[in-house]
Amino acid sequence: MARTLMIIKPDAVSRNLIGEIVRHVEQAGFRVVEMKMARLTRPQAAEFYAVHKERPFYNDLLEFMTSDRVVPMVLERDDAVAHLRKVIGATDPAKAEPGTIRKAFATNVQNNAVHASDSPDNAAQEIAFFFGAAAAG
Ligand code: 3AN
Repeated sequence: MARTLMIIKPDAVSRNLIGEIVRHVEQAGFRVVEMKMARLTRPQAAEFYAVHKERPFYNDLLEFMTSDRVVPMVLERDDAVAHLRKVIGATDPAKAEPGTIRKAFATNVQNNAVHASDSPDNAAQEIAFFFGAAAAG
């Protein structure tokens, strides 16, 4: 069993899609082992997305991620990180495969409904960010 972090982003929270998205990951074989609602402060969002700080979209991304509440959760299954990346689909929903969360629920490349960790090391770091190091399993 492995763990990864998913965040339901402000666009999906504000459109009442929390339940649909949780159902989608549960049906994909994930168990929700931690979940909460959070409102990110700007410094928290900046820390979480520090890897993108030189990118042209960074400021807009921080505005977006602090615009409403988010729902971070720890998801567990075998090969969790790679599997969840497949289940969410490409960053740009126009390029996402049919049946993926982003194809179904994302609006555009920024307002793309969910975040998912992109490597086991980042998953451990991101889980610790929201739920403490012990939750990384
Ligand atoms: P992913 O979320 O698929 O791992 P990243 O890590 O490249 O994608 O980007 C992090 C977040 O930054 C995305 N989820 C999206 O909200 C935003 N983002 C990425 N690329 C762009 C872009 N070209 N324009 C605007 N926002 C972007």
